[in-house]
Amino acid sequence: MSDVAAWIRNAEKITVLSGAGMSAESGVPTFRGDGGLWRQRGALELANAEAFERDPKGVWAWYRWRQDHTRRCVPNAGHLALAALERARPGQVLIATQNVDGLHRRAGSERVIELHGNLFADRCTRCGQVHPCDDGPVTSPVTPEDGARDPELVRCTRCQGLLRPGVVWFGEHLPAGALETATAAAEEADVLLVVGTSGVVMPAAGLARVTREHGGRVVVINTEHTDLVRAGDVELLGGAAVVLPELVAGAGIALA
Ligand code: BV8
Ligand code: ZN
Repeated sequence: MSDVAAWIRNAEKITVLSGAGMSAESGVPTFRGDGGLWRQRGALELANAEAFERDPKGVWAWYRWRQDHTRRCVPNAGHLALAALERARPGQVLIATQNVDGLHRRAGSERVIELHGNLFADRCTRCGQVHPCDDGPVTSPVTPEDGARDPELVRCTRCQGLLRPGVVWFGEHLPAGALETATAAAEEADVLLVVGTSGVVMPAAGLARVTREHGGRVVVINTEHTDLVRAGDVELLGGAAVVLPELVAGAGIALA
């Protein structure tokens, strides 16, 4: 751990690739672990463009539940540690997140690339206009199984097109420029912190290989071993909300 803290202290450029495990200690469910979102009834059937075409209300019921649930979650000590790191090292830290929960920004991080979109950026299917819904009322939670609350289908105020969740579904391209910016940050990284991801989803998971190929160091932070780890990487087993504050403090950066 102390070696990695020294690398962070001496690094010119630090890039972070975060996944759902980054937000697990904030109470946001992960995708593939026990109790993961993709294990919920029909989740994989719901999170794609064809399902939305076929059953927009069914897809919206799941996403409105996720919005309501995620709105209640707050950034954890890991998010806050990364924000402290960025404040201490302006222009030297960039976070490429697969998460759609917005918690890095709510923690104060500014250089954040949301590779898979944002849960609160409802988007018009016709003109692409984004209709942020992150200041919506915190309504009573709806369980994924509870089809009772039939969410009204919201339409675009500009063109009356149907709004869809602002996330990237499988088979969809990442937001314009997102992958290019994240790849450039992985290329120039002296250290890439890969935090809380199973490394299953591409092209995001490919960023670790980019850093290695450009001579950067890869540090994998996870509560369990993952296939992401390659020879020469450092693997730190532990929760993001514990390991990241230790690393940032170990690099001599005040957390508060
Ligand atoms: C695309 C948003 C171009 C929706 C999500 C190349 C090779 C192979 C396949 C492909 C490829 N290129 C494209 C593909 C297909 C596909 C893909 O990757 N499929 C996989 C499943 C094989 N990729 C795409 O379609 C992407 N688009 O490439 O466009 C294109 C276009 C057309 C045709 C071809 C190419 C789009 C992918 C985006 C999908 N959208 N989510 C929503 O949220 O509803 S993916 C979803 O998975 C989330 O974004 C999530 O972030 C992401 C990755 O999951 P993880 O974050 O890793 O979460 P997971 O639960 O899996 O793991 C959590 C980890 O945390 C675990 O390891 C656990 O141990 C750990 N953990 C738990 N607690 C803690 C912890 N760690 C630390 N601390 C803790 N406390
Ligand atoms: Zn529109």
